[in-house]
Amino acid sequence: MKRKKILLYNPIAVFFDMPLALIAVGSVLDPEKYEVIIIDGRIDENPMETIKNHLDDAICFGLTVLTGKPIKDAVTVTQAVKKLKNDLPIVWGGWHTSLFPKQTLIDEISIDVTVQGQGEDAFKELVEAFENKTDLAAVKGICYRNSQGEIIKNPPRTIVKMDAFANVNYELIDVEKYFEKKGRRQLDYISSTGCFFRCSFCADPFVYNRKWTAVSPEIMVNKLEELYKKYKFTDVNLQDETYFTYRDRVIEISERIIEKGLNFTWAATMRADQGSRMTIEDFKLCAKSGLRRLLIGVESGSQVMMDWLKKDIKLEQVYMCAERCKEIGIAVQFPFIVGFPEESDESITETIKVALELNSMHPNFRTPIFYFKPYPGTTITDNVVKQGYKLPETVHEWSDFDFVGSTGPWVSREKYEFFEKFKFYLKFAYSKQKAVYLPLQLIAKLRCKYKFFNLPIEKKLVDTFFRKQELA
Ligand code: B12
Ligand code: SF4
Repeated sequence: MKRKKILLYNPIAVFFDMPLALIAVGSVLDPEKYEVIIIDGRIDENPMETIKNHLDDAICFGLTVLTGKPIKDAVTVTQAVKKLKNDLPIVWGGWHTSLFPKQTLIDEISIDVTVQGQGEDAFKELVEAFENKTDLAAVKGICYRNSQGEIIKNPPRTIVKMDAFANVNYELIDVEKYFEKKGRRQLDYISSTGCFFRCSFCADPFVYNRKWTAVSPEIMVNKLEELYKKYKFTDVNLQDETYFTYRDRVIEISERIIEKGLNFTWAATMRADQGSRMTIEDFKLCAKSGLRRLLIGVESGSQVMMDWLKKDIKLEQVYMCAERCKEIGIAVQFPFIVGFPEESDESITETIKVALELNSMHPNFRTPIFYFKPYPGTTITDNVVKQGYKLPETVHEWSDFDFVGSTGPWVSREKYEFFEKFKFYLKFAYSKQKAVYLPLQLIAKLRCKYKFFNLPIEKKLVDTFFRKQELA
């Protein structure tokens, strides 16, 4: 029997993280019945040509969509596919459609279905419904346009334990191409979905309702072993929102990695409160199993601001984690955000102080500083909207909502320029530099200490000759 094709598309975006969402939804389909084809706008030189080559036998076209720039490419490709094959159902899933189930369909007639939250089961049921031409009314966790053109939102799905979906099939992508683009043999992997916490600048509590589920340690490490033997990667980038949710789980995973002798490094996200409850021995075990870098969100150097953000961590916990990582030599990224609505100058001063202190603790500590942006689905954004701030109103307007450059009404031009210089000198002052740069590094340290960034000649030179795209 000839298999039906399921086409999945990852829009153009920054960086080359593997398209885990498409791998996840593609892996739950019966391979005897369906041939899943993942096309990545970041990898394929002529994605439209590839799509065209498969359209004849396709029974649906799915895209994963993040808020912002990726929407632009997603819309272009969606409209082009609809033009070529009008009766092919087009499904959008991911964070943007989890936040805007109806708006996305109202604004763009070429999209037929949007998926909300965890997508594996919803997609499986959708594909079966498309194949059997049955009604979508019974498929939970979706929003769709029915034959009369009405937009219907079905009830949400409850989150399913991730073990059910753990057998992800990386053969759906050309893993080697991602290694090549990344410049290293780094595998992306996700071991949990959702988060228990309530940070008011984050969309996770809205999308996953403060629920969390994870792959069991045994299943996860067996999978990593299988992938390690197959792809010989040297590093794993764990894309979990909060990998360290349960200390015992993390420890068991590390013990199993060591037992199996899997020789790769890994990086993950940790909340400072979670890290502060772990002992130095726990950290050492993680390091022994390959932990090379943590990402610990600090967001603000002011405890008052942290509490306002409902971060539920204490600054002392950040320093406890920093001390442990310093002792063992684990690299850490401590991201901050400045320019929250109503943020006081004292709060910003505290952020500068804490960022400086953390940077000076270890050459492998970094403190990327982002500017507040009212990302949808967060409590702060809801509040600024109530106070009159106008968000984009259509899916097309959301595609112009970019994370770089623009600082909104919350960060003055003066503050923005200050922080751009501060970030540059901070990085230069405290990261490892070649001997010839040591005099400049000393100057950068002094500049940071005295917050003196006039005549930033060094920055101008680097911006002109070496600028790379960064997320901060
Ligand atoms: C990897 C990643 C990226 C990669 C994207 C790689 C890619 N594929 O293009 C890069 C580095 C480019 C990136 C960038 C950014 N990201 Co990002 N990123 C992530 C991260 C860490 C993992 C995503 C992932 O692969 N998850 C694993 C998969 C399996 O889960 P999933 O994507 O949620 O998919 C499930 C469902 O959503 C659904 N689904 C998803 N797609 C589809 C498609 C179909 C057809 C169906 C049926 C279902 C479906 O089913 C999947 C399985 O259950 C998430 C956090 C997280 N843990 O999810 C943040 C996250 C998605 N990013 C976020 C943000 C804010 C950003 C940035 C703005 C960061 C910044 N500060 O600058 C930028 C800008 C993005 C842009 N506008 O260009 C936010 C969400 C923003 C939003 N509203 O879209 C998240 C949730 C982090 C957070 N908690 O705030 N990011
Ligand atoms: S910022 Fe991190 S810890 Fe806070 S709610 Fe979002 S995912 Fe959870």
